Amino acid sequence: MKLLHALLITTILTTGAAAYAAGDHAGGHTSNAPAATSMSHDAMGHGGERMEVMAAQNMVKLALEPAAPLQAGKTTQVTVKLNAVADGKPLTLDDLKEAHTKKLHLLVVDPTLTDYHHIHPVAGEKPGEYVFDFTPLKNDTYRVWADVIPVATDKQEYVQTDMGTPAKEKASIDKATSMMATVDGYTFTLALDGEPKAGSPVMGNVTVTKDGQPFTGLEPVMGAFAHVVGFTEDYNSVLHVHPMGKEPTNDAERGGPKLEFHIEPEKAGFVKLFTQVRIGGKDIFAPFGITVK
Ligand SMILES: [Cu+2]
Repeated sequence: MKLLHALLITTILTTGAAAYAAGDHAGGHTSNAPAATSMSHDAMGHGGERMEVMAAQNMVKLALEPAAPLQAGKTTQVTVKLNAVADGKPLTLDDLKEAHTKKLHLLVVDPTLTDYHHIHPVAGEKPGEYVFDFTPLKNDTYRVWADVIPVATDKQEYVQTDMGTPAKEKASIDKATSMMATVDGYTFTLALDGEPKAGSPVMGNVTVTKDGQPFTGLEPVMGAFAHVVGFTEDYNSVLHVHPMGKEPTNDAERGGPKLEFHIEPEKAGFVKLFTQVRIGGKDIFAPFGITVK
């Protein structure tokens, strides 16, 4: 199961909506929102099986408090506050379940969908408080999705909020299709096995090369060889995509050159995808742009 573990997930969510899922540690990432449905596909022989998902309210409330106004190029410590919606009780690490080796994942992106950050805050001084250092590239607001699984519900949810000061001029998204990205000398090429259409699953893969040669030195990052996240052009949805295929069983294992995954976009429009891999101990984010018909 470990070797071929491939619970495929696509999650789409909208503001203030809940994200609930069934799944194991690498899964648990099916979400739902009133305006969107989502589903998981288990590639381990239950292909095409759809789990029923429910629209529901988030159980977790998220607040962010930067220690100082965010400023491009400047590192600011940000405090994350997680509380239960129902009674305001702080949510400590004991109240959260681990997923992808972490209990609290933050997905952060600016309105142009170019400056993506994947952050794991650490426990702060008070219960329910977590801190992280943030260095924005832009002077604008950043949208933050906290990805958590409360122990109380055992359901994954995304909670969204913003931080920073809006730019004077509204930023626009470059919606050009982009299937190749070179970062730090590594070239990432995205291929889809069909035209992405709203409501239809499509298989995708990213091939990593260096100097024209297939690269096979991808290090494990959060229990996988790659993590793919997508943001829709409405700046209101996250598409969380998990790679198919072999997962690392120990830190010494290496992956590549080909990373396969599965997406099932729910909305038509531009989607910015980021593939996160680790090479030489450094996290590398390769950006792509696709348009869902
Ligand atoms: Cu994470």
